[in-house]
Amino acid sequence: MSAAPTAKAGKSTGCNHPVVDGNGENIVSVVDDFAVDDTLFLMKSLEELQAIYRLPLPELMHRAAEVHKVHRDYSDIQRCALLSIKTGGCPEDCTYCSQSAHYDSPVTRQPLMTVDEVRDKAQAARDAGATRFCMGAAWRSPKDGPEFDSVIEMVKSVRNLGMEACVTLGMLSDSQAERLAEAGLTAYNHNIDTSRRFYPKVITTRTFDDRIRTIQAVSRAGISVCSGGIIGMGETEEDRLMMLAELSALETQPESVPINCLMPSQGTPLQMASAVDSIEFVRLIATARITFPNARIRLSAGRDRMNRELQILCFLAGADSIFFGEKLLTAPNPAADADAALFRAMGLPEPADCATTTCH
Ligand code: SAM
Ligand code: DTB
Ligand code: SF4
Repeated sequence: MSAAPTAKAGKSTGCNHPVVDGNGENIVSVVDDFAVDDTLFLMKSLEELQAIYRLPLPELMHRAAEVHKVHRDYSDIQRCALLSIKTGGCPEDCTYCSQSAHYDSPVTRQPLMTVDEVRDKAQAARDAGATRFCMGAAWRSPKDGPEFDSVIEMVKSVRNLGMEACVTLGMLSDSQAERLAEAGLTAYNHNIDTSRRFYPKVITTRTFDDRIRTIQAVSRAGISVCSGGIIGMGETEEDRLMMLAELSALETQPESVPINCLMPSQGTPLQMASAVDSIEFVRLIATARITFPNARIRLSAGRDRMNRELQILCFLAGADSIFFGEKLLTAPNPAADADAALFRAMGLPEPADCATTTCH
């Protein structure tokens, strides 16, 4: 595979926009003024993404593996630990979420944890082999004051443990993003979740553009963006690819792209949603790898319903991160021994080995 793509000549480019085909040819470039006709841009990008996604599976997998090999270390699958630092009672109406106050889910509300509690959890996760600690809060947006001050201290204490720190707190102001940057935050997770057109069917209490504005504030503050979405909410193949097109159109490319399979939660409008087709899921991971050669493609929620073989297919398609630990924010995740067996089957260092070595 040839070198990393460059932007098309002829227009000034404000960003690296590496949508490539399997030969490393740049097939989409974002120009500074794409907003003038972003619909046209997205449609063009959608066509290109469809061309990749619909390749014969062996060809798609081969191309994704090539991109993966050139741009990243494909034996480096990052283990991230996840902690819900403030649980439930959220004013947003995200139809997939067990933590929304709009639905009657079995999740027990919990106030913001203390900095000491969070530090202890992060230390335990590090000792078990995690290199990144992600903290989630069921907020529409954080309020300035003692709670936000605590989150700042949590970020500092995770960084002091030598781990990457990621938080997901809802919508941020510029000044909040700047404070998180000063605290040493590695990345901010803010998922766009789905396509712009499907978004109002999933959430009505905020808009897609609200989401983009926070991502822009995070980027302006110099924090890396972690943004992806959820598959299995009733969206079409086109919606899934339009989500990738939207992410690829961001001025600053995401450092990581979580791909979550919906975890249907009791009491939510999506509690009866059907499972995602495995091969469609693998195709999306491979397309994301080709679209974002330098990003971590995070195999996120839903692994507890995937067998070992499907997870390994996802890694072969270019995924290079998992959440490990038996709980996500509120939903289950594979047990530590299952993940140890998964890594053993792949011939990669197991989480327990990582506690004593410098692996990722
Ligand atoms: N409240 C903040 C927000 O929405 O940005 C942060 C926490 S929220 C739980 C973080 C992300 O988790 C969401 O953006 C969504 O993509 C993902 N998520 C939430 N519930 C999920 C579910 N049931 N299945 C899969 N992913 C889910
Ligand atoms: C992301 O994209 N997935 C994680 C993390 N970012 C915060 C959250 C998954 C949540 C799954 C449902 C739950 O645990 O409630
Ligand atoms: Fe609230 Fe986030 Fe859940 Fe939406 S996804 S209801 S914003 S916690």
